[in-house]
Amino acid sequence: MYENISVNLSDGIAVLTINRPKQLNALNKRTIEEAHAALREMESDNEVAVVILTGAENKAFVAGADIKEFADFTIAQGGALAKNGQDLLFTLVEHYPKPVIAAVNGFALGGGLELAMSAHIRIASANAKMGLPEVSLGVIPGYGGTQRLAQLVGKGKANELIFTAGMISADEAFRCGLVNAVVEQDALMEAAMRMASKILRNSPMAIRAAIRAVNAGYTSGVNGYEVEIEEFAKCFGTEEFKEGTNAFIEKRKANFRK
Ligand code: DAK
Repeated sequence: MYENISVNLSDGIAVLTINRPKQLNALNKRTIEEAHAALREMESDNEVAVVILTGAENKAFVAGADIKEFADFTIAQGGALAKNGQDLLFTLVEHYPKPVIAAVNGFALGGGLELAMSAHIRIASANAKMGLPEVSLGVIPGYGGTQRLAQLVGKGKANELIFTAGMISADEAFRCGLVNAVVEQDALMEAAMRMASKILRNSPMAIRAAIRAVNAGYTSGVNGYEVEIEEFAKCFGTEEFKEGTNAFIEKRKANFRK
């Protein structure tokens, strides 16, 4: 049983909720481990096609790494936690073979914004506030924030957000490309579900391939165009490609989930 997260599955969509609302869903070690375990389990679960990540209640998505937990870390512990955390959760989410949508329902700060940025798509509620306040605590973003923020919003804006440690509104996050959409808070889960349902109609095999190809372009030493060609070619040998093209020719909807 999980203590700090919950998972609810319906119609192929799993909602993974970080559930420590009294601590504004801050990520401690246990929460990272539980989220890792749940994601690993869902990876091989055919009932799960899309994952939505969100935070419990309506104040925070995740207000960062648990400051109380890392306050007295040594250099070695900090390094170990950064590596472990990146491997266990953030890199796992980024390369997850099923689409992950972050439904950002409030504060997404530090490690919380880093988690949202690891997801493939972000939808924010209008009251959400985002930022990387680490330098105000005397550290830098340690869960991939320096890399993923620059990828999403460009280097100049990323530097501004990191150096000032400031928070931006959901609207500003939308304007700078940090989130895909902004909706009213009470419409957030519905919007995330709607996007998940649209994705569900498409070929899971092709989506997995697209995730690998897009991520390849952001992986050092890997040529994204070459990976795209390889992934594209592999599609031709699959049942899902046959189903998709046959459905088009037969003027019917493809059914990829037989
Ligand atoms: N950690 C632990 N507890 C937190 C927390 C956090 N990040 N954020 C909030 N809380 C707790 C508060 O301490 C408070 O608990 P009690 O005092 O009631 O026990 C409770 O949640 C409610 O928060 P507030 O009373 O502060 O609520 P307000 O509405 O007044 O303020 C706030 C909301 C989000 C503006 C404020 O809570 C806030 O500034 N929170 C901290 C934001 C922040 O600085 N987040 C951390 C960013 S740094 C690492 C890798 C990565 C990282 C660290 C290490 N290694 C590899 C070692 C990442 C670091 C970060 O994420």
